[in-house]
Amino acid sequence: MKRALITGVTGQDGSYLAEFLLARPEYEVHGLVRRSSSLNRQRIDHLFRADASYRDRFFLHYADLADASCLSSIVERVRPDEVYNLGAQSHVRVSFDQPLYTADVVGLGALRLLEAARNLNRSHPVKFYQASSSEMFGSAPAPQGPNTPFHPRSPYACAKLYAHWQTINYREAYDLFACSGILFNHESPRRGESFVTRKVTLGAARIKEGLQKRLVMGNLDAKRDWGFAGDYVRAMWLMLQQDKPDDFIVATGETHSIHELLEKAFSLVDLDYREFVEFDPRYVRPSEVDVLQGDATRAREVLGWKPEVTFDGLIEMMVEHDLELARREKHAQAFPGR
Ligand code: NDP
Ligand code: GDR
Repeated sequence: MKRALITGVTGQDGSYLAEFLLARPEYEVHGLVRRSSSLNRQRIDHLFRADASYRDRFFLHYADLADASCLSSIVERVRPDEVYNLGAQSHVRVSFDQPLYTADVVGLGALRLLEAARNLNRSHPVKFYQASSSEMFGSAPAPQGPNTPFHPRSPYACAKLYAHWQTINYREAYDLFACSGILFNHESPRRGESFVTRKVTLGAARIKEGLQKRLVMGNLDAKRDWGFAGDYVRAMWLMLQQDKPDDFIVATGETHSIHELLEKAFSLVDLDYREFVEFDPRYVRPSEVDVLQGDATRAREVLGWKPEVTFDGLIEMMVEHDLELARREKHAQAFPGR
């Protein structure tokens, strides 16, 4: 059996990666979860019911990226062959409100886990994946590729850049098989509701069903390279299956503005977004990243990776999912108690 350890398993990517690895019978998957006063396992609950064998190969452990002692004791106990560091305070806007916490969890958290992996690597070979971000390119002109210099524009992006360089340094200094995946935005029906794609698809669906009257947004001119999360976790895994550790950009190569996102999502429910969208400066960031468009040529050539889901396909998938959710919510309101 191969043993994988995933931080952030309750998040969007963690849930798709756990699903992807469990579908391969040779994997045992260990996920780290944070203790919270209410349950936060909605994205992985289905995995315990999906297939009888999953229950014997999927294990959860309480931990926090801020706590080095629990990270190292879990790494020692589990002795993983592959570590995927996906845990993060991942909201860019929130990182301006919580810069120190973000730096601790995103930056030092990665370092704490790298240290635990380095110790394990002395007696058991371990491969390490770091979830780096296109936000590290920040204001660098598009398209962003392997030779584009980084220019981070948020506390989140600065913390990710620190973790990125630590990952490279552990590879060079300690010969750790460590890879940094620089992933551009990727979305899904499991995307958190405060990220822009999900906010828009859920908003369009709820407005259509009469559950909401307007959608309050920030900067609509920003452009992003949006792919499907299910495609992107495959790239993470592929990086750890290579003979040599390296860093890769993962992106679709296409970019779309928030206006285009709104146009697409609202047209799917036969509405004109201009009638419902309002501006609120609360959603504007102190420094914005204007245009992201990634060059994933190396991922295509070396990993044999390419995205399967298009921008249109992604938004259709998300709107369809959110329409179903909105209809259920409406039904529950009409027939309370059922
Ligand atoms: P999510 O926000 O959906 O998930 C983040 C995960 O990290 C959750 O499981 C969360 O737990 C966990 N987490 C948060 N704080 C801590 C902590 N202190 N200790 C341990 N775990 C913690 O993110 P995504 O799945 O979208 O992203 C996965 C990773 O990839 C992140 O590192 C993100 O920054 C990075 N990334 C994401 C991209 C994207 O477009 N999605 C693009 C590039 C990089 P809980 O459920 O308890 O909150
Ligand atoms: P991003 O994603 O910052 O790119 O980070 P997000 O969806 O939050 O924002 C994308 C763009 O949309 C603009 N925007 C709004 N954003 C939000 N959240 N809410 C709004 O109401 C709104 N209105 C306009 C933003 O200003 C921005 O330009 C995501 C995260 O998943 C990171 O963890 C990851 O590293 C990067 O993608 C790649």
